[in-house]
This record gives sequence, structure tokens and C-alpha cells, in this order.
Amino acid sequence: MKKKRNTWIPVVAGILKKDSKVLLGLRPQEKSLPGVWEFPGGKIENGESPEEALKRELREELGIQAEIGNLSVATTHTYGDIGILLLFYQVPFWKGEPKTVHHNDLKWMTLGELENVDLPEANKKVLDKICASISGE
Ligand code: DGT
Repeated sequence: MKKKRNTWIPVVAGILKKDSKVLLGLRPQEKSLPGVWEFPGGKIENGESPEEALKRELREELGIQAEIGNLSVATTHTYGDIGILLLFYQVPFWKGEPKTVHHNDLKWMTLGELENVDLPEANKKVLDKICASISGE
């Protein structure tokens, strides 16, 4: 019998920096991974490029008009039967002040704080790379 392939979900996330801090959002209670701090972003919809998806998510979730920069870190993670492909992009410029439209809270975190909060498992694996991409500019 043919082996069933698992489902992959492509997800994009943005790295927004201000004064050596990075922006994290607290996931809403009614979603998966409640109470976990995430990099703003979400799933790529059919027909979108990763950059278009991230621009849309940042508009919907934070109310900002963002310019999407380079791909910084790519990783995969499996939650049960579902695999996610997670692409982290630099977000060098945006218009507007990020607002809590979607998240329970928003916080500009230092790299030290980032290492001590509850992040999705998928992020922990690549946290060193994410931190290097934040401080290496
Ligand atoms: P869900 O997962 O069905 O409750 O739907 P949403 O709307 O909460 O998920 P969404 O669109 O934010 O998709 C992101 C998925 O990727 C979600 O399952 C959580 C996972 N994920 C892992 N790390 C991150 C991260 O750093 N940022 C974001 N935005 N999602 C992440």
C-alpha cells in the first residue's frame, strides 16, 4: 500500500527590530499554542509568494505596511501529523506603529528576554540563528 504523505504547512514570520530589540506577539488563548510568544506572521495562502503572505499577515495582525527583506532562517518542525516549513524574513522598514489587533500582547524584547520566554518548539531549534541574524546588522 502506498505510504500516506504527511501534510506540510508553509508559514512565514517577520523579524522586526527597534533599538536592539525584536518584536514578539503573545498568541491568543483560542488558537493553537496559546500563551506562547511568536514572531508575527502566519500561513502562506494559495497563490501567494512568501513575501506577499508576510506583508498581508503583518498588515492584518499588526496594522503596519511592511517592506519584506531577506530570508534569514528556514526550518521545519513536526506537530503530530502536520509538518510546518517556517521561513523567517527580515523586515527592515514599515509604516505605522504595531498594534495588538490579533495578539493578546506585543513586546519589544532584548535577545536576553527572547531566550527566557516561552516560544514555539519550532523556534527554539533555530533561536541561535535568529539571534545571530538580529545582532549581526
Ligand atoms: P492555527 O495554528 O490553526 O490555530 O492557526 P493560526 O491562525 O494561529 O496560525 P497562523 O496563521 O499564525 O499560522 C502559524 C502556524 O505556525 C501556527 O500553527 C503556529 C506555527 N508557528 C511556529 N512558530 C511560529 C512563529 O514564530 N510565528 C508564527 N506566526 N507562527 C509560528
